[in-house]
Amino acid sequence: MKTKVLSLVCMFLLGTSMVFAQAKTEKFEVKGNCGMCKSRIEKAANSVDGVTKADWVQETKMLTVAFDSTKTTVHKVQMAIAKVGHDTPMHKASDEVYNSLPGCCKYDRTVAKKESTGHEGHKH
Ligand SMILES: [Cu+2]
Repeated sequence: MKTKVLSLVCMFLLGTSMVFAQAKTEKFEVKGNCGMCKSRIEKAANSVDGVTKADWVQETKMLTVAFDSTKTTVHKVQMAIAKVGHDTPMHKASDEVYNSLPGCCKYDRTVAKKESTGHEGHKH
C-alpha cells in the first residue's frame, strides 16, 4: 500500500515538471550589419512559438534569446533566422534569400570554399 502511494507521488511530480514552462536563455552568433538587420533578426526569433525575448547586438553580432524549452529549441530559432537571410551557427541562409537582402544588410559571408585535391599521387 505504501509503495503504491509513493509511486503515485512520483508520477505526480513527473507530470507537473512536464507541464511547467522551462525558461531557458541561449546566446549565439547571428550574422548581420545594421539596425535593419537587428529588427529583422529579432522579429524572426520572436515569431517562433515559445520565444519570449530576443535581443541582437550589432557590435558583437550576438543574439540573446529567451524561450520556453518545452515549446521550442535553439535549433528552431536559428532555422527561423536563417529563413529571413541571416546565417547562424546551426543554419545557413539560402543564397536566394541572402541575395534578396537590402544592400546594407549584405553581411560579409566568408564562404569556405572546398578545394579540390591538387595532389595527383606520385607515379613511379
Ligand atoms: Cu541590415
